[in-house]
This record gives sequence, structure tokens and C-alpha cells, in this order.
Amino acid sequence: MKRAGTVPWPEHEAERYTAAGYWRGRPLGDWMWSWSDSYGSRTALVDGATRIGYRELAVRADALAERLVSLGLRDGDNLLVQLPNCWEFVALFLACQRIGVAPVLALMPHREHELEYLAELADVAAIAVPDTCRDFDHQTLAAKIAGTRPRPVPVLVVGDRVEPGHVDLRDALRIEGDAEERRGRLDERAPDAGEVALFLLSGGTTGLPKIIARTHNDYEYNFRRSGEVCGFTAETTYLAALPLAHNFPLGCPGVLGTLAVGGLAVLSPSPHPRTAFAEIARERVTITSVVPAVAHRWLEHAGDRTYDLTSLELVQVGGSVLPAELARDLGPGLGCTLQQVYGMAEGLLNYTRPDDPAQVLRETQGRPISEADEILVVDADGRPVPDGATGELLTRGPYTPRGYYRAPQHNQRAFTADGWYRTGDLVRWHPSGNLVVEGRLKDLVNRGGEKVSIDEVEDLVRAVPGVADAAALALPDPALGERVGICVIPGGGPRPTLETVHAFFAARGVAAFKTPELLYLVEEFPLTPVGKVDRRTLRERVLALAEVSVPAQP
Ligand code: OOB
Repeated sequence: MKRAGTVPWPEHEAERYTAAGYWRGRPLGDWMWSWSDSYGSRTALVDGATRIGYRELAVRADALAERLVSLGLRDGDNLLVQLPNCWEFVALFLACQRIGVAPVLALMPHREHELEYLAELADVAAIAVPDTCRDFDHQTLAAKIAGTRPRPVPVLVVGDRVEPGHVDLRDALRIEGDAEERRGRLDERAPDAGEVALFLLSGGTTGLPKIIARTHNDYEYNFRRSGEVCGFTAETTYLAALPLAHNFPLGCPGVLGTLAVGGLAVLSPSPHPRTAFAEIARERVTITSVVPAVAHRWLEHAGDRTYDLTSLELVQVGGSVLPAELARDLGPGLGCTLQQVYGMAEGLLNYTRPDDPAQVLRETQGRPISEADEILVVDADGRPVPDGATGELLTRGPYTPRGYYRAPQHNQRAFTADGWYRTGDLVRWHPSGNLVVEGRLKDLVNRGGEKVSIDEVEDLVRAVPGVADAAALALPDPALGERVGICVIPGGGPRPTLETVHAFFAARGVAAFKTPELLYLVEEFPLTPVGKVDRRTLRERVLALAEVSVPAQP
């Protein structure tokens, strides 16, 4: 592989995956034109009042691809992308695929702390942002990040207020010149299908998020096979309500899985019930995907008969634990079938199938999409547990890469010597042949599907003035499932408060979803026999306190 720091699959596996037809040896930019050739005049994307056809999307993506080339971007370069759900996101993603540039998909809440780290780690050759989003000036921050690079990198901006010196991305998407000639020129630049197509961010347990390199071959299989399993067809109207930088709405089967079969992808700027319901009603959406926290809010609003949701056939729910009550009520409440999804940006995808019995739909997180997905459930010593017992899930397969990008040390822990990815999830096999997620070993807070590293939060809080030591905890939350709590041993000086911690996180430019929401001052941390912080005992103590002193959040 071209980029240093990627971990390829062993050659015999690559050959096996190719021979079995999982890997088809064509880059995603090539597939884009296949879709256009097959479905050319159909509508591919809806973004508010804008409707983009399949051929138009391909022609515009090509125009942008040539502009990226003229800006100096080349096969093997990485581009930091921080964009909300909009048609330009999809066009930029596809433009990159034409010329071997890999987008690094940052999340919208990311700020200087995360973006600078990602820009550095992936050594990005350009940055793409909106001018502003939810009152935040992304353009100014992107210019600052661009200025930290060893050589100046272009800033591409989607919006009405593009500053001088930045590239107007909408302008670069304008159609000029002969589309067929351009298509021919760009075909010459097609990257190898075994190379990196995109970078997804991992929830990460140690420090800042790790980067996952997904190849053209593996990601195409990811969304194609997902589409088959979930019953996506040319009649599908898919609503992307979750942020597209997430694997789930992007490729599970998501927008790419929809485009691959000639369906219609509707891009919603927010998963807010009113916004999403209005899109569902207007476009007669048939399938969408949500995290349990969003499902919870949708169900609360489902009784509101202002919106016609009768077109909905399937709602996919995944990303964090789906409470039993919600699993029971969601399908009837929204008038559609529930599909549980247990997936990860690292690869492995499990889905319940739409025609599974009700008990399987409600009580399990589904089964793998591929007969080539290998799964082991192991005990603390790495030995397989008896069938049906709970253990850690290890996996390998045709769309589960063998290591994180540029993280050799972390890879030694996160992968076994023979290439199994340690998910850090505790699972068991249900008698029906589906997986049930029982908990996790990894140190993170799953805040409504958004993953927060305990380690990263603790490191930050330890740097707050007046803090001697800090231990972060996942605390229960009725709406989000979990939220970030922090236990602090005060040092000298003024006592730290939630306000000082918030101010510190904001000044450091940390994504807001990582900021602790509850703070407890303690004198010491309980320790395990080996001298580590005993988080379980600490959590129990804090929860006992919380019952009397912390009002439930609305
Ligand atoms: C999805 O991907 P990530 O990378 O944000 O997070 C993966 C982790 C899993 O290892 C697991 O700990 C948790 O999120 N998770 C679930 C779950 N689905 C994911 N925990 C309990 N129940 C579930 N159904 O979250 C993701 C990627 C693709 C599709 C769907 C979700």
C-alpha cells in the first residue's frame, strides 16, 4: 500500500477475498461512473431544495476532482474533511475517490484539539469545511489549522462567505468543459483498489481517536453486502439523519449503499425529530438509521400526527445499547420494522435481518454480513469460551483492516499477533445464531453513540488548575444511555468546579461532547490489587451519591 503506516491484509487472504468476489478490484471512483451509467437520469441526492441526478453528481465530482489536481492534490494524499450532511460532502467524497485522495472524516463537533491532531497524524494536503455551522466559524479555525502544516495547504469552503485565498468548493463543482474528455483524463488517474479510499475515526480507548484506513476494495464490499442484507433496492429512499462522517449512515449501507443500487439518498442536516420527520414525509423515505438516543426522541414525537411517516419500512438502530423497552416500542411506534445493528468503524458489521422473528429483532444485535467474517468469543486469557457464554469478541474478515493507521504501538494491543481485532466488546451467541452485546471491557463512554475516551478526558482534566488527579466514568443517562462524569482529587489552590473544567476544555478547543457533565470531589480513588484506579467501585460510590444529590437531567 502506498501510504506508510497502513497495515495490509496478508497476501493469501487478499487473494482469497478477491477469488471469492468480496473484493472486486475497482476503485470507488470507477463505481461512481458505473452508477451513473446505470441510473443516469434518476435522482441520486436530495439536500433541502437541491436535487442532484446520478449523472450530474458524477460530472460535478469529476469537475471538482480536476480542480483538486490543479491545487496540487495527488494519489496518496489525505484531505481533512469536516462537513455537515450536504450534497457537496458526497460530491467531494467521490471526487477524492477519482484521484486517490483519501478523506479523513472528522466530526462536526471537533475543534482545534482534535483537528490539529488529525491534520498532523494524517499529514493532510488540504482541509474542507463549511464557512459556518451552528454559529461556529469553521473557516477561521481551518485556516489556523492549515497554518500549522509544514507547507501551506489549501482550505476548501462550502458556503456563501468564502474568504479570499480560500477555495470556493461550490464554484469548483460547477460544470464546465467536456465531461467525457474529463472522464477519460481522470480515468488515467484512477488509484489502485487496494489503496486507502477513506479514513474513519475510531471511538478509541487510549487518548485521541485512532484513524482507520478503509480501502476501496473493503469499503465497497462493506456497503454492497450491507445493502443486500438490508434489502436496499432502486426503490429505496434512504434518509441520512446521522452525521455522514460516521460509518453507519455513510456505508452501512447508508448513502453509498443507496447509490450503489440506484436508490435515492436524502440528506438531513440534523436528526432532530421535526427536521427528520419533515424529510420522511416530504420524500416518502423508506429506510433510515439512528442511534438509540435519537430513536428515543423520535418515539416521543411519533404520536405527533403532523407528519406522515407511513412510507417508513425499516429503521436501523445501532451504535450503542438499545434498551429493551425502546426495542419493543419503536417498531409499533413508528409503524415499521426494527433492525438492530452492531457495527464498528473498524469493520465487522452485524444486522438482524428484516424477516427475522420478533424476538430476534428485539433481543439480539444481529449476525455478521459475510460468511468470511471470522468471530471468536474469548475469556480474559484469550481462550474461546463455551458456546453461549459471554466473552470478548475478536474478529477478522474482508472488511476489517489489520491495524490502525500510523499506530504501531497501539496495534500491538488492539490486534493479536495473527491479525484478530480485539473489539473490547463483551458478547455472547444467542441460540438463534445472533450476537448479543452484554457490555464492554474498553475504557470509553458511549454518549448516545458518540464515543469518548476515558483516557483522553482524564489527561485533560489532570491539566486543569487545582486538580491533583482525575478519574473519568461512564454514568447512566436516561436519554443518552451514558454521559461523562469526572471524579477529581483536588490539589492546592482554588477547588476545581464543573465550570472551571468546562472553561478549560473550551479554551483547549475540545469537542463539546467530551466535556464532563458531572463532577465529584473525592479524597482518594479506590485501587485494584495491582494498584490501578478501581473504576467499578468508584462508580458505585458515585452512583450512591448521585441518587440523593444529583437531579436527573431533563
Ligand atoms: C458504530 O461504530 P463506532 O466505531 O462508532 O463504535 C463501535 C462500538 C462497538 O465496538 C460497540 O462498543 C458499540 O460501538 N456499539 C454497540 C452497538 N453498535 C455499536 N453497542 C451495543 N449495541 C449496539 N448495537 O457505532 C457503528 C458502526 C456501523 C454501524 C453501526 C454502528
